[in-house]
Amino acid sequence: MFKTSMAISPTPTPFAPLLFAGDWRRGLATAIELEFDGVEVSIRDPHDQVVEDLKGAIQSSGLVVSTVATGQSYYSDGLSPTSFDPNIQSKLLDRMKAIIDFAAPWKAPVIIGGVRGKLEGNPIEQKAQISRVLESIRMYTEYAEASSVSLAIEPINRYETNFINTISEALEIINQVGSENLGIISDTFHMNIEEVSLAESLRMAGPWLKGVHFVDNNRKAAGQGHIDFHELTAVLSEISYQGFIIAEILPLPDSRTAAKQAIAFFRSL
Ligand code: LER
Ligand code: MN
Repeated sequence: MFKTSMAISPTPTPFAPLLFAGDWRRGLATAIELEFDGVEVSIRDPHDQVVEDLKGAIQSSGLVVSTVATGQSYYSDGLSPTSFDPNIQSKLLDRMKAIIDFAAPWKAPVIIGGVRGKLEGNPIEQKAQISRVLESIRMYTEYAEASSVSLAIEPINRYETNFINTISEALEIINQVGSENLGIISDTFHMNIEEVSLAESLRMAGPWLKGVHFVDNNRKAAGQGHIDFHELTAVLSEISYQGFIIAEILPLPDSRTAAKQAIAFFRSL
């Protein structure tokens, strides 16, 4: 049995696959009621009071934070480490440090997913953007080391970004960064679009795997589409995966029903 988690956001967000976005009290209450082991928290600005309130509530809830997501800084505020603007870089570094502090009590991996942005311009400009991202990731991992927090790159499908779509591309970046506390979060929705074989690429992620977004091909709860999660849990066992399976799913038909579908399916695996 794997530890279970569901992804919530304390603030409303245009980024869709989150449950109870903007209503963390109901999100947390539902995770407790349905006996998830943890929650993934998607944070926009870690300096918001609501983030502090949520942290306190999780600490007294018996749940843990499985993972922390950071994409809202890009989706809502346009902050990305590809930027040539030093003000953007330093604003994002400040946020990432505060997000790592948020994750620290649980040593929860902090995800570098949507936040990494997109590559733009000609090949020379894109190369410079990649260098800036590598440098930024090095700074995040260096800061995170002190509290034993890991960073984790999430490959995302081509319709959302042109930068790191597959697990092998993420492994290449990990190799270039060269930090011990940098791994991968895989997301079965994206893998279904990009990977030749979901099972093989999970195997490839092996020791670098820090978390798994277990979500079906239609971005609904696992079990509501056609991905073979039994095959994938067999691979997770084979690679001795110790992390969470995380429902990062659309709130369809509503957040509570989707959370119930996810936990029921997780338990059936
Ligand atoms: C984030 O976890 C994710 O899966 C992406 O769709 C973000 O764009
Ligand atoms: Mn994801």
